[in-house]
Amino acid sequence: MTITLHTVSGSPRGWRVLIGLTLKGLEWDTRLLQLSTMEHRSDAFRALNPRATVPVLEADGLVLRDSIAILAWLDRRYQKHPLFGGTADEAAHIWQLTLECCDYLRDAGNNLLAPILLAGRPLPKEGTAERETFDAAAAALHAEYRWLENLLDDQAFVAGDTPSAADAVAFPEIRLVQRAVETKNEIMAPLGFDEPPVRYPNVAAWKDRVAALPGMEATMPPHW
Ligand SMILES: N[C@@H](CCC(=O)N[C@@H](CS)C(=O)NCC(=O)O)C(=O)O
Repeated sequence: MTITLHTVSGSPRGWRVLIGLTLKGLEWDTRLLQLSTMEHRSDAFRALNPRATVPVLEADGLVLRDSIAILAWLDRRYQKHPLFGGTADEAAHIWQLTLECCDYLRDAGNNLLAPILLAGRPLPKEGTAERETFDAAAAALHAEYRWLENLLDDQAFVAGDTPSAADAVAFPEIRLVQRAVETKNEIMAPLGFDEPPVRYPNVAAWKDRVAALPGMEATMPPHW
């Protein structure tokens, strides 16, 4: 079976699938869409996904248009290296954490980073309403970091001692925060996000552990 993944370099949701494919030890072709020309909004791509979002995965006529649906399908289609555990209880535990990362970690990251990385906004002056919005977004992201930090107190990966779908979802979100720290330090540091992340040693160690897994290097956005 030929698997083709349509994605954009650095897209966190596309990255989830790259990690899932890597954890499962599969081979695939990546078709990188150019964000600079808004290729994901082209008629050709909309024919594949009318919502014009990435990732999209094609496999012998099957077209899947959602990162979590893709991870679930990969796991049912290829039994080796399970992403969602082996038993019903393990699956429930991993699904719970995967969806918490999708809902809460993802939203918290996006709310803070979209204005900084996508809109290119500077840090607003203290005492302004706009700064209050930034501070509230930073506080929400810190809360998600604390949640992860506690989870990782006595286990190597988000859902236990082996990598799972929850790591595939959490890693791109946390790695994107690191990217913002590296490229927009003058904004991120006053909001309490710095590198090395002394505040969150478990999260930092986990991030390095996931990054060091076999094949992970090849999933990194080449322009980073
Ligand atoms: N639920 C979708 C969300 C996908 C999504 O938000 N993709 C972003 C990139 S990370 C996208 O394509 N954005 C382009 C746009 O909205 O124009 C999934 O998880 O696959």
